[in-house]
This record gives sequence, structure tokens and C-alpha cells, in this order.
Amino acid sequence: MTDTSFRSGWVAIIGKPNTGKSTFLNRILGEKLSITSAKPQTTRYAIKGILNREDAQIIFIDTPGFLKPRYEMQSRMLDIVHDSFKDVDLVLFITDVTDFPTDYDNEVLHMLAKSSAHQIAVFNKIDLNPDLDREVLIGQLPSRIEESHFVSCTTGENVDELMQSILRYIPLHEPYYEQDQLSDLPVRFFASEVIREAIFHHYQQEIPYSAAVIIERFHEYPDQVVIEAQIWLDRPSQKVIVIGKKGEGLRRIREYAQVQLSEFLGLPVRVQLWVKVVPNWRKKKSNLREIGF
Ligand SMILES: Nc1nc2c(ncn2[C@@H]2O[C@H](COP(=O)(O)OP(=O)(O)OP(=O)(O)O)[C@@H](O)[C@H]2O)c(=O)[nH]1
Ligand SMILES: [Mg+2]
Repeated sequence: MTDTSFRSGWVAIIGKPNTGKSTFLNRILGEKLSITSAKPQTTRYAIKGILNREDAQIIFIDTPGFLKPRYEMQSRMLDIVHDSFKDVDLVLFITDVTDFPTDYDNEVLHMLAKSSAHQIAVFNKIDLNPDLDREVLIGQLPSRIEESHFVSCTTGENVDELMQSILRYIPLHEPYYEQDQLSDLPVRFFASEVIREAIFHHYQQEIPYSAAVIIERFHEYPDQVVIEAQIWLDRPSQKVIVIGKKGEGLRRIREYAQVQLSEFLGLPVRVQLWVKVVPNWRKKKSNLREIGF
């Protein structure tokens, strides 16, 4: 007999860049699924993370931070945001408690006015400013936002309470996915994302935004995984910086990726990297297709 009290549904996580959307997803899944960094515009794709509980399965969609697109890749990222909230049960509007409302917050809220899904607001990073006047912040939200939560995704404060609220918006439904599944994205994709995260962590300014990662080979042996990847950059000068003196830069990326991926896959992982200059790849449709847009 099927369990008629089981809940399953879809939740989109939407907000301007750098508010902690991916950090939130990782915290509730208890796994590092979506890459994060202190720089805005880290997430480029819709990352689907599946939370499996005894009583429910919730599919969260982490999205790129909302910005006005300046080049082809950013308009693809914005399309991803628009698509993400079409058929969901709930939208989590996530913002940063220390920086609200900005123009981008208001643009996101304006965009969400078109959505018929339930919407709740999440003010993240309260650890940075625990004493602020919450009523003032809530007062700036449109009336269709049904409730507000003040959380810290790094300390975990109030995240359980938020989770309880989310569950109330999830309809009675059988699970959409297998109940041991964490995501619908292939492992190759996570390998490329972890390498991209290493680049976000190790380089300043424009390099992370000029970089794309293409997995060329992904070999699973019984005792280890071997991954060969290309890093695309816009300019030869960036290639010199990324490789570093005596290959030092590339070595750091490789080691970071190997540690993270070994943990994720539960097997030793060996990563080999090549750097290639592909001028203007962010503006070219054919290049964007190659990296999955
Ligand atoms: N102090 C504090 N920092 C946080 C909190 N949540 C996230 N951060 C930090 O904020 C930065 C951005 O976090 P991400 O999760 O990458 O943000 P995002 O919204 O996914 O960013 P984009 O993908 O660029 O849109 C990281 O340095 C996080 O460690 C929090 O509750 N408190
Ligand atoms: Mg993100």
C-alpha cells in the first residue's frame, strides 16, 4: 500500500548574488553539492539538490544570483533563474540581512511577482548583525510574501525552524526521484564544478569569471577515479597566472579538487589539468553549448 501522508515537492532558491543560496542548500542536504565562494556570481547552473526524509522528499533548485546580463553567458544564467520558479511549490527569496533592500533585491521581488508559487523570505547572515530591527526589514517586503525567517546558514541558527516551515508548503505527493538520490546531475558535472570552485578560491578579480572547466575523461577504476579536465580562459595572460611559477597555481587547483572529490566520491581521485585559451567563450553560443548552457 502506498503511504498517503508522504510529501514531495519543488522549492526554488532565488536571490541576488552572494546571499548564501548555495550555502543554504549544502547545509540542509548535509553535503557539499553546490559550490560556494566569497565572490558574487559563483553559481552558473540550476543545481538540483534532493532532500530525502522519512516523511518527505523535497527537490531544491539552487540558482545563479540574479543580475542584469552583460554577456551571453549571463543571459543564459538569467534564463535559468526565470525557468526555475515556473513550476515549483515554493520560492525561497534569499537576501543578505546586512544589505537589504538593494536595487537587485527589488528587481528579484519584481520578477517574482509573476510567479504563482508560495513565497517566503529568508534573511540570511544574521550572525553578522543579530541586533537589527527585523520589523523594519519585513516592512519592505511585498505583501504576497507569506512569511519571513532570519537565519544564519553558516552557524545554522534558525535553519531547522525554516525547514519546518518549508515542509508545510510541500504537497502530499509520492516521491519524484529515487529516495537515495542526492541530485539528478552527473558526477562529471560535480567534478567540473569543484575545479571551478578551486579557481574561485585561489584567484582574484576577473580570472574566476573568465574560467570554464570541461571534463574530457572521467574514468572509474575499482580503487580510484581519474579525471582529465581542460580549463578555458579568455586570454594568454590569464593562462600564465593560472599555471603559476613552475606550475604552482595549477598544482593548488589540482590538490583542492582531489581532496574535495575524494571526499564526495569516497575513493581516491587523481585530477589532471590542461589550460587552454578560448577567447570570448562567454559570448559564443557554440562554446556555451560545449559547457552545458
Ligand atoms: N557570515 C555569514 N556568511 C555567510 C552565510 N551564508 C553564506 N555566507 C558566505 O557568503 C558567501 C556567499 O555564499 P554562497 O552560498 O556562495 O552565495 P550564493 O548566494 O550562492 O552566491 P551566487 O552563487 O554567487 O549567487 C560565502 O563566502 C559564504 O561562506 C551566513 O549565514 N553568515
Ligand atoms: Mg551560489
